[in-house]
Amino acid sequence: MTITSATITSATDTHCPYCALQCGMRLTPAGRTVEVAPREFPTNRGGLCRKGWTAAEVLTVGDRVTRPLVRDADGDLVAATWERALAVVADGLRDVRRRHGADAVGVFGGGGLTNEKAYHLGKFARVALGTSRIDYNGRFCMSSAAAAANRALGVDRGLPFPVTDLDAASTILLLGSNPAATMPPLLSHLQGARERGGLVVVDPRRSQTAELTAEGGGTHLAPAPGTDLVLLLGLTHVVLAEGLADEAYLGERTEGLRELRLSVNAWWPERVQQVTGVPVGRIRDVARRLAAGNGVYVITGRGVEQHVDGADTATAAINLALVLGLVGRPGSGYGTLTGQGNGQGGREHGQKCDQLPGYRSISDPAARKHVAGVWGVAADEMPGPGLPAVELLASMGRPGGVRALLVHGSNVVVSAPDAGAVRAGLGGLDLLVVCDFVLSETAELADVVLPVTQWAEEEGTTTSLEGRVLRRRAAVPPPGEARSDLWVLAELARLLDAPGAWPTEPAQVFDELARASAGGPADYSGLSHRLLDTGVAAYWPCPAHVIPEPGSRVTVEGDVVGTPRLFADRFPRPGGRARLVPVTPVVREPLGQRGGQLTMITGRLLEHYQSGAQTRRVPELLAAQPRLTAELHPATASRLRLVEGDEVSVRSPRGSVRARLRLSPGMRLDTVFLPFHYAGAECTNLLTEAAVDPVSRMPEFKRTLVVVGPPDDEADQEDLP
Ligand SMILES: Nc1nc2c(c(=O)[nH]1)N[C@H]1C(S)=C(S)[C@@H](COP(=O)(O)OP(=O)(O)OC[C@H]3O[C@@H](n4cnc5c(=O)[nH]c(N)nc54)[C@H](O)[C@@H]3O)O[C@H]1N2
Ligand SMILES: Nc1nc2c(c(=O)[nH]1)N[C@H]1C(S)=C(S)[C@@H](COP(=O)(O)OP(=O)(O)OC[C@H]3O[C@@H](n4cnc5c(=O)[nH]c(N)nc54)[C@H](O)[C@@H]3O)O[C@H]1N2
Ligand code: SF4
Ligand SMILES: [Mo]
Repeated sequence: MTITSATITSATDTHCPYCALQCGMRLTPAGRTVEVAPREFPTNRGGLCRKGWTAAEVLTVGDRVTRPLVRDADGDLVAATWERALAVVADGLRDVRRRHGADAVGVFGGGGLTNEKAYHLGKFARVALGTSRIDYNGRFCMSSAAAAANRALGVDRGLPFPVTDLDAASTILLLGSNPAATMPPLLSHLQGARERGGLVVVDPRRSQTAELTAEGGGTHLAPAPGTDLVLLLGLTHVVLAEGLADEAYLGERTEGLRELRLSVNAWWPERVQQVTGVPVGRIRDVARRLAAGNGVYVITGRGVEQHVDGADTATAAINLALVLGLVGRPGSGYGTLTGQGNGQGGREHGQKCDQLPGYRSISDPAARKHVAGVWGVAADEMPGPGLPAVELLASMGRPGGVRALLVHGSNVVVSAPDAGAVRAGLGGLDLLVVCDFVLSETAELADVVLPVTQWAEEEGTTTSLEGRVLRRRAAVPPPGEARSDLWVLAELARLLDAPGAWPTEPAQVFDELARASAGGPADYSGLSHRLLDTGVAAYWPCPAHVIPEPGSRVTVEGDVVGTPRLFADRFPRPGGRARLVPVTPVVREPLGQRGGQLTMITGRLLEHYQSGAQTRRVPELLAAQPRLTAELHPATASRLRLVEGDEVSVRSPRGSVRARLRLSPGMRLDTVFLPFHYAGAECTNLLTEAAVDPVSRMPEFKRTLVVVGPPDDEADQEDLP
């Protein structure tokens, strides 16, 4: 159905375009745009953060891309018809494929895409392009936690329980997560634990969330960046050594206890203090509190996951939760806070380089056969696993690497590690095609920019951080010639003579996705837009057989289908038990303060979202946080002869950025904090390294050796690490 002003007359219930909390919103038409109001929904309870309130502004930003753009002979991006732009893309793709083979074409997706788009993008890569080279920005986000959950618990669903379960908790161990800035309405679910003195925040800096632990609300542990694995081994050591483990649970529901014991044996608290800086007494107190509490949760965020040992650190968090007997028990558990709006669904339907829809492995012959059947192709013609995001980007222009790239839903030149190298790689491509609704910094480099619809202009579904599948609804017609990503993919598939059907109606794409996911870990086969429109709360897995009469029977608001809570009786692993996977810290070069060097940690500000492509275009948000800031402890600053508000440069062997100095007594003396929301000379990822976790291929975003000093032009370069 084409959305026109005439079709939209009244308020539309939908969800926020940004983060995985997917706060409930009601949109009312207001001329060419909509007015946003919060609505009662379990994750946000009528609240919205500042980004949510201002989300509609992005619909009408002045530099919205509303016509296809093609780079001309002079190197300028100029408006073109869809017919011409798509022909340029199809010809370019065919040419690269003919000269260098199908794997020379890469596809880069995003966790902000709806389930329907993510599904079609994965199918498009494998069927229309015949390439294995597809991955997405979720590799930068959820891959470590996903790898850990898959190997330990047998499935990766961010929170294996509804968010509202947290309300009754007495103790929540929150590792490397700052929801006060990244998911403000989530705080209402942490309030109970806070009132019970049980909010334990692990963050090298005194984040806004760590602040909530003051005055009896809980505990803040500030380990040295990147030492969380050791801290978790220490906590597990205390639980086991002091006889606080849930032996009955371990015996019935887990395997690998002997190996786990051995692996934590040597991590007594004194040694852990030496590595992490967290005092022995604190380690013991937290371990005892976790073991004593009724209603205990262990939750991880990007702070502990975005490291070269992120998968092992997330594994250590799961091990701690298992030793305490928390996982699958009512009123307690382990989870990770998924980040992007569809960060969960985006990792289930085939954008990952090793994966097929329904969270299936692309290397599993049965999965290939099933999905090939749905796609109408032969299983042996489907490519196998491709390259994970960092390697995919690093392959640009290299022999055997990608020479053409299609980008849907990511601003890699700002958000990927070692952004300078990424920019160079993009510049050397034969063809760069970016689908976006704004001219992001990555789109600015493209040969062809295709204007797409956004959020309030289209129908679809997302899957929130609690594994609940939600309906996103159109409330306003798209501007100019913007078309859905689904339409773009269908047109390109047609031009490339792809086999199979390429529907463009989201409801129809969803039905196909549901069939493709049937029998997989993330089984959506019982779901449809029609069923979701009844207001039912649907949590995957939701196989067809759990719905008595698909789409018709469940009509009562608040009804639940599928699986709100996983692991109640068993873990989806051979034998039904969770696996305690022993992990050990790699001896890493200690990051110190030699020659003025500091450890840079990166993260988020409340006002900006990700690469800032959207929020830097919202005047209110930009005014609140107009430029890159570097947060330092006042004592560190004075040692460096710097004062609040100073213009500084932050340098690493890969590059340097300009920032304004902000003093914060909540910083460790050896650490500097930079958000990554800015571009150009303020792009923090010019500093980060493209080193990856060997298991998850997650890049090291949260630990980089840097030097902070006066702006480059005034500084000598001697102390560069
Ligand atoms: N405002 C805003 N909200 C967002 C987003 C956004 O860009 N802006 N993005 C969304 C997305 S995609 C995501 S993934 C989530 C991320 O949500 P969070 O995980 O909460 O976000 P971050 O700020 O990246 O990291 C959290 C904390 O980790 C700390 N940290 C850094 N290094 C370490 C370390 O070595 N150990 C420990 N323990 N902590 C460390 C940082 O100081 C920071 O306070 O937010 C979502 N919500
Ligand atoms: N240093 C450092 N770097 C980081 C992180 C960090 O903590 N520190 N965090 C990492 C994490 S967790 C993440 S998730 C990434 C995110 O970083 P990015 O992948 O860059 O995410 P966004 O900035 O959200 O970019 C999304 C782009 O897609 C567009 N877009 C949105 N919706 C759609 C759609 O439906 N279709 C199409 N075609 N386009 C759309 C938006 O306009 C925007 O330009 O950054 C990572 N980078
Ligand atoms: S918390 Fe996330 S989903 Fe809720 S309004 Fe803010 S950005 Fe949107
Ligand atoms: Mo993320």
